[in-house]
Amino acid sequence: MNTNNSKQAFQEAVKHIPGGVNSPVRAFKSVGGNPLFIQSATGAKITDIDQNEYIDYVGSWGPMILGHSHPTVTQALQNTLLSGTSFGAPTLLETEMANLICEMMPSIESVRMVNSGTEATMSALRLARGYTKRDLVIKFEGCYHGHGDSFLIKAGSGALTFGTPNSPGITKGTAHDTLTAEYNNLQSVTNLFDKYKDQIAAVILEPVTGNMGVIKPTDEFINGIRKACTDNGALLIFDEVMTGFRVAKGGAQQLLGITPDLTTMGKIIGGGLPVGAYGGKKEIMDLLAPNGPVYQAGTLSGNPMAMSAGLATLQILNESSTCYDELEQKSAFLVDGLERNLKEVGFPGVINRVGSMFTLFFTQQKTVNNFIDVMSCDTDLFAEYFKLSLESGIYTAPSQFEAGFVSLAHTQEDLQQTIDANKSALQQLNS
Ligand code: KE4
Repeated sequence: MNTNNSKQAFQEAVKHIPGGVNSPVRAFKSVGGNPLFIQSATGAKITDIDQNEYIDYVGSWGPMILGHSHPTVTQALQNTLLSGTSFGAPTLLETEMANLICEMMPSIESVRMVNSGTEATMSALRLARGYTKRDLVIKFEGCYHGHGDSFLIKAGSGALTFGTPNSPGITKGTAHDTLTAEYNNLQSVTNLFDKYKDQIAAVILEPVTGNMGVIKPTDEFINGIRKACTDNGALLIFDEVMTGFRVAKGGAQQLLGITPDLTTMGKIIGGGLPVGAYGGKKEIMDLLAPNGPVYQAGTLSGNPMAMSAGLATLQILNESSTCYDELEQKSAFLVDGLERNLKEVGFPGVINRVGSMFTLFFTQQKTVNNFIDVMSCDTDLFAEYFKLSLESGIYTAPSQFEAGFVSLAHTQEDLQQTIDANKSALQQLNS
């Protein structure tokens, strides 16, 4: 496969962009080689600047649930573009977006738009601290909530991929206020509540993880956290930046039947443009400026272009009576095929799937249910698999600690081609 133009482009990019990328996970650092520079994408396919086409399971890290360049989203952007791109004043699109989010996620009575998932989680934590008048927050090892200082403690995603789960540059005071617990270990949470009585403002978690690979919470764990927060006067924050409108129309909170106090969102609600949001009970959200004293702001928050792309995407998901069944059928077909391959090739591995999010863990273990299980993975073997997949025209996340995403645009032919490429790669790795 010729990737010479990408190689040259990368050599140019590194001159003035740190690591040649504007987000570390794009760098292929943990899998070796140079990142591919993408020229275009449509449906389930992306094309690099060497004209190589791939079936895409990154989907811009989650937003492209409809597939790339969906005509309705593109048309919405074109229409809005002709009226101007940004005003710094309220628009009807923002009210429409807020109403739709509150309809699709009933735990949310009021919602504030921001420009990224990081902004959403940072703001939600500040609001939780302002509301409870407490300082401490509990997060889980391996979970990633964006690059806000409070969250770069034992973080997942790129921080885990590059072995810097505790980033330099975080002050001792900030680190002191972030407590970490173990995902799917309720005792590790209740111990902290007992030790730091009446000091914990919030517990934040990925209700289904994607940033240490896909892990579903046990019923005991997720229900126990909800009860512990209620019993201790702490807020439960569901970080649904990845799972929101992905694993179900109403997100992981609908799938799991848990009502959080605050929810953070991103990715899908931007339809490919920069959008984040956080919302919850009106009683809490009304503490935000200009109503209340907790300050948060943003020049481009609720930007008309971003709202148009996000609204077009959410409206399709909300109005369709079949799209989540279609996503489930496509994702089950794919993962059943991958699991069949593991058995037929006699290759050790675990696949976790929740809805249209999945991860193939290269581990000798039989199950992957927590961070310790994830750390048993062979990342060198993953890197070899990643390269073989790429050569077969399958574009997956360049890290073991991420999720793959199936979109509504993936056809049965795409999925079967992916299953066949996976089998070939496993056979080559086994030889
Ligand atoms: P952004 O600031 O990247 O929009 O969102 C941060 C974030 C917050 N919460 C969750 C659960 C997330 O998954 C993310 C971002 N996810 C990563 C992929 N694992 C984004 C990819 C990247 O960092 O480039």
